[in-house]
Amino acid sequence: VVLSTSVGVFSSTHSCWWRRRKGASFHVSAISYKKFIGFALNEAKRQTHLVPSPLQEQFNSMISVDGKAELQMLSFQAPKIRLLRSMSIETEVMQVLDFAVFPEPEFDVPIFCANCFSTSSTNIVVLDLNPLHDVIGRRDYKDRYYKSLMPLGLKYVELLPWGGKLTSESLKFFSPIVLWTRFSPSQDRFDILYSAFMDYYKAWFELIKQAVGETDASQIMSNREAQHRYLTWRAEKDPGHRMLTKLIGERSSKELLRNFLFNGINELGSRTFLDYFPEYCCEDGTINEKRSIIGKSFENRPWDKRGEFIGKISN
Ligand code: BLA
Repeated sequence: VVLSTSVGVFSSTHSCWWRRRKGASFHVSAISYKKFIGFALNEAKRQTHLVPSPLQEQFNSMISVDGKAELQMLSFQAPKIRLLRSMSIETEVMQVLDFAVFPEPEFDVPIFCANCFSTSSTNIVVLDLNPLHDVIGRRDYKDRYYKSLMPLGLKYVELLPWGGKLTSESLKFFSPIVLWTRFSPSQDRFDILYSAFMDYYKAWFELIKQAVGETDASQIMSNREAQHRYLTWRAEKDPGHRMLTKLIGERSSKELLRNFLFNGINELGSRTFLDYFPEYCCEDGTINEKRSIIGKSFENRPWDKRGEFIGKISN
């Protein structure tokens, strides 16, 4: 029941408005992430048996403090899939999509990650199959999941150029096929992004379909811890925090981050942010509020065409 009512949000009509930029009309409503979500849910239903997550009851829809933004949350689970969830935000001046799929800990399959932030002047995008384990140090893991995906990655790397310097710490959560890009609004780029989203999503489903569940307890533990570390990082340092806090206030934003967007923090492990990332510890024992300790780096894409890491990683 929840599934059908939730999917109903895609058919709701959205107001259109025109915005003038540099003398040209730009149809802002052309940028809506609804069709990304619609595709993703239909594809998931085609691939697996999707059922609503228990989270759906608590996280459904929210209106921002100023009444101008609506946040829509959808969440599901399926065999092999711990959580498939989406958050989209639409206001008159911005559109946001945060879409992720987390495998069950029996699988070391990457995490599907699509984060898009759009205004009338810019689009900021991260689209990736975020590796669960270290792809810079562990060649076996990298080859297993990314070797065959390099051609797909390269196709889009050329169409969606590298977005420039970013929080250095983030890089360890990215794969050799990550699409990190910024572009000013254009229908062409937006179409390419949609096509990349569909291709990466289908590629992810191919990986999970082929994956055989781990039975070794220590391997499962290691997957669980890797996912917990990832969730812990993002719940604390994701670049969307400030905007979320502005929209719905600090308490609701924390709640949304810890219990919905990066759900699993309380279940998959008990280590804290500072256990995983001790370099963020202040003298008084609190977490440094800076997003980055190392600073920003990687002006250019730090992987070559074969997916070899060619950047410098500092610790
Ligand atoms: C910017 N979002 C960014 C940047 C990255 C990401 C790399 C550039 C700034 C930086 O280097 O930190 C995305 N970073 C990621 C992702 C991972 C990561 C996906 O480490 C995964 C491991 N973005 C959102 C949501 C909002 C949002 C939900 O996902 C708003 C509600 C906004 N992202 C947003 C904004 C910026 C941004 C406003 C530009 C501001 C800034 O650079 O801090």
